[in-house]
Amino acid sequence: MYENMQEDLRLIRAVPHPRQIAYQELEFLCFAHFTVNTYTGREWGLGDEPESIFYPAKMDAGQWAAAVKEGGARGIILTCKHHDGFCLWPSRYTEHSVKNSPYKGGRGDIVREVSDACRAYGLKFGVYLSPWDRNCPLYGQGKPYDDYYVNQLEELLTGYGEICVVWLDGACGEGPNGRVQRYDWERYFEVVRRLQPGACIFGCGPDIRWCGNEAGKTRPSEWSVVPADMARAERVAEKSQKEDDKNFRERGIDSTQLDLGSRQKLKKEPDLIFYPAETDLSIRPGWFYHPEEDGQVRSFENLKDIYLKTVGGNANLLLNLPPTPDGLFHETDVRTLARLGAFLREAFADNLADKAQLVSLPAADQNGGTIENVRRDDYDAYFENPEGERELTVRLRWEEEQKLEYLVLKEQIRFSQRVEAFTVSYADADGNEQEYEACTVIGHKKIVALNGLRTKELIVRITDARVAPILSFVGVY
Ligand code: FUL
Repeated sequence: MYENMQEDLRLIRAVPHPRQIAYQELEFLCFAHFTVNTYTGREWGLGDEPESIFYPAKMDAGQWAAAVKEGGARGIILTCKHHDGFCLWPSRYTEHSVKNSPYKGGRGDIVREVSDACRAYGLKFGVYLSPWDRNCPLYGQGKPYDDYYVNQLEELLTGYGEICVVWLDGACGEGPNGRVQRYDWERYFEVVRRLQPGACIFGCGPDIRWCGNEAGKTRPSEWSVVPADMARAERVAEKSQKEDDKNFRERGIDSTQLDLGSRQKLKKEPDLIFYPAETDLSIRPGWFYHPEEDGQVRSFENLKDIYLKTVGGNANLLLNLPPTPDGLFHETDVRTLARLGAFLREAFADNLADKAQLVSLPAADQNGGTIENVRRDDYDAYFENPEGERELTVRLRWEEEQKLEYLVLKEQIRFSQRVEAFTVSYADADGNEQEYEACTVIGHKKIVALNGLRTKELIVRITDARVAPILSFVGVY
């Protein structure tokens, strides 16, 4: 298992940038898909929709932000421009925007309203700016379109305060002249880095990886260290959705994509990067609002399950709530999200580790600290196994029997992702140790459902790691 120390060290050399850590710490964000499609019933607008159809008469970004906050998410990503090219802000570079709509007599700015509401509610704000533009006559002409796209990026990145993520969609179809554009990704990235150095670039970019489906399907082991090629692959338009592919959103992860980062998989890969996953999905079948889907809103149970598998499985969760033509989130969506928020607040309110005795083997860490360090949920306090030691056992003991629902583990990912296998065991009524579950990766966060397990002792045993594991947090609820 440990025959190749050089190889193991190579794997952990891929570490995150602080902006990636900050984004992973957000864990759960909401998407808002809003444009002319909201009024035409389409999922991909054609680009020739008249601006006059955009009229959110009851627009209230505060209602969106309140719902997102209540739902336990930490920010909103807005489709500032979707494939139809209609801009939700009064861009100086096109007439195809909210400024030529009847909304607020052409003086409205949805990006302003949503970013302001986010700030008022203590939420982060992110922008989606589709490179594919079916309205812009420059699309498909190369540099003139890239100039146009970059100008719009600059408006968004300089006019609306701090941006946590620029969400780059790989979709690339024909423009109004039947031509296809080859995006100058490197140039776009440079603009984002220069104007918003703290923002992550999602998808067709270097920071956050698309999980590979829109159905909420997760990998049993979601690795953050993956072949560097993965960041390039997503920029290839063929990988993205096709307009006539009606089943795209239902599709899961094909078997060739199941393992992206095991030791076995990475062995033959020359370049590795730290590229954590995000799972994006809609609370409804469509990304945009369609009244006929009012009865098909995902259930609270479904969202809870997806939350536990994504946030609790080393991936960010990005859940779309499409505003209605009035400019409000639909009450069913709000109610469902609120249930998720209530569940999250209650389920993780009372950390039973606080009143447990903690014992570890090895007892002392590499830096002379003890396992007490994992009580604090931050990256400044952690337990680092002595160099060369890949196994770590942590015991949580209580005076009285406890009823346990969730175990939460976090690695100190500043030093990469190291844990490859661990088990969770408990002491039964006779004091004998019983294995409860065998798991693989931890990464930013792993949530193990304990389903009301009753015990006086819980044992977490890391059985394999790339090099000495570093635990940052252990919580039990
Ligand atoms: C895709 C787009 O084509 C969909 O309309 C949606 O915006 C989704 C999040 O990304 O590539």
